[in-house]
Amino acid sequence: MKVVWCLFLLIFCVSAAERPNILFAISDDQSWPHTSAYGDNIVKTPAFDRVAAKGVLFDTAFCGAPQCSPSRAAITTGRQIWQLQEAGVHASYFPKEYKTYPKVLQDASYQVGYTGKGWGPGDYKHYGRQENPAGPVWKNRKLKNPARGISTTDYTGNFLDFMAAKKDGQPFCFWYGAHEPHRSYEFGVGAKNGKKPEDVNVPPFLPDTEVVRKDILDYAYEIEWFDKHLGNMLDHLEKIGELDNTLIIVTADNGMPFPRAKANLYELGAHIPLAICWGKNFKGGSRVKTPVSTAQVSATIYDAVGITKPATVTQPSLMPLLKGQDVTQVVFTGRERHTHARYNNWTYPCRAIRTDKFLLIHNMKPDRWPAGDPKGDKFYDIDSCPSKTEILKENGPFLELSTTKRPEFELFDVTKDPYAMKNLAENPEYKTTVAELTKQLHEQLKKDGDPRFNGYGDIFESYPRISKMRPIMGGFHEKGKYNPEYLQPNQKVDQNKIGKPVK
Ligand SMILES: [Ca+2]
Repeated sequence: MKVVWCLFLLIFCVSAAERPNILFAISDDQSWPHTSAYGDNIVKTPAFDRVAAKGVLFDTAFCGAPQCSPSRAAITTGRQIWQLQEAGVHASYFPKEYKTYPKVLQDASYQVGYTGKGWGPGDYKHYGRQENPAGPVWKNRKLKNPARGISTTDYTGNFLDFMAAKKDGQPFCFWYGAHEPHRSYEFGVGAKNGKKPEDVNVPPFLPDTEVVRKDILDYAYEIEWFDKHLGNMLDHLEKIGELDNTLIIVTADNGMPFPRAKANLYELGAHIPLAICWGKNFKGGSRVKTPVSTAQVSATIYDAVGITKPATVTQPSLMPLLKGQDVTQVVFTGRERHTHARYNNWTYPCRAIRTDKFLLIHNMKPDRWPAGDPKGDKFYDIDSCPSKTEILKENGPFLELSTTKRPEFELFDVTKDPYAMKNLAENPEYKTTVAELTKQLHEQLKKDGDPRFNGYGDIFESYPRISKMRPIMGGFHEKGKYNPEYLQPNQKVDQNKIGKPVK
């Protein structure tokens, strides 16, 4: 064993000089069509387009979950959200046993860091992690933001500080996590900066009003802020001669923060942009239609740097696809709890399978409200925003599309219905398709060890939420505590964190 290990170290040291750098850039809440490389007409994303032109543009990339922290946990660990315990729900804890690629690269002498938003929201320290799963933070540089709602973090400045601090010849692994286009937005800032409401392609699940059009322009304006800093980073790498030796991955954690998008498994909730380049290693201007998941990012990075992936990684590398090989695969995605939006802090569990033609969603608790209970300000799984106010005011079909209870199974032919509007699951013509896809989905989930398909799915209801609680929902509402009603036999938890049962 010792001999093997020494040999490994030797090979590792010899190849260390050529080890590539990693730049991972992630926007917060951006749906797949909204870059100019995909042909969107209101967003200009020259930096994303540059990465796509230099490398590979993915037409069918999905996040591990349509929510910040579970999606980011899947990216850093290379696991599905149903394989991540507490980190599979939004804003909870992060179990220590799952290795993250930034930590593995740090242990392999990479200079590692992040700026902006890493993994979060959530508490990664509770079970013993020292650093954010995205790495050590770089945050000293601030700037005057061009609009309310845009972060004052100077992403470019922090990246330059990070680069200046690394040793000569040391490879780096940097996570650029923009806070944009997460809400809130300065209302009207997109229009104020020259974007035209009449140019907006309003998705059919939103009402076509002036307010919604302007809300979408504000979202577009914030995407451009993310892209601008990415462009600065690419320019710097080019200037210092490191651009071609850097694996650059640009994506988003989940879809646009609008009703029926973010926090939903529909197309604009879980289908995200993805472009990857690495000097001359991938053929420039390639386009991949095969469905892929950002849970595959970790294995891809291990492949590029030549480190054997840790045993905890379950999702395969994208490298064969990046190298132009034919790969047949479908993707699986899902969600559990988003905010505290239901009685007893219940989740809204769903799983989905996406092929190149169909999206099949299994809503596992169809008796629950998909966007949250109609209590308090109502439907808390939808971020507060002008578009939400519009559908609440309308109180008609658009509100129903986003908030009413859904059937257990939904099937969409995304080649004809890219916004996932027409559920075909009840159509007799698609009976076989529904049966086959459901079988494939369930078999995979069982194989993955998903608690929902292995007899202890309630474990997800037990997991703590460390963000704001809303007692108005009724039932369990203790922040940071496990719900004792749903604890499972042999579940390992901090005994001091078990909440009080609800009478
Ligand atoms: Ca997000």
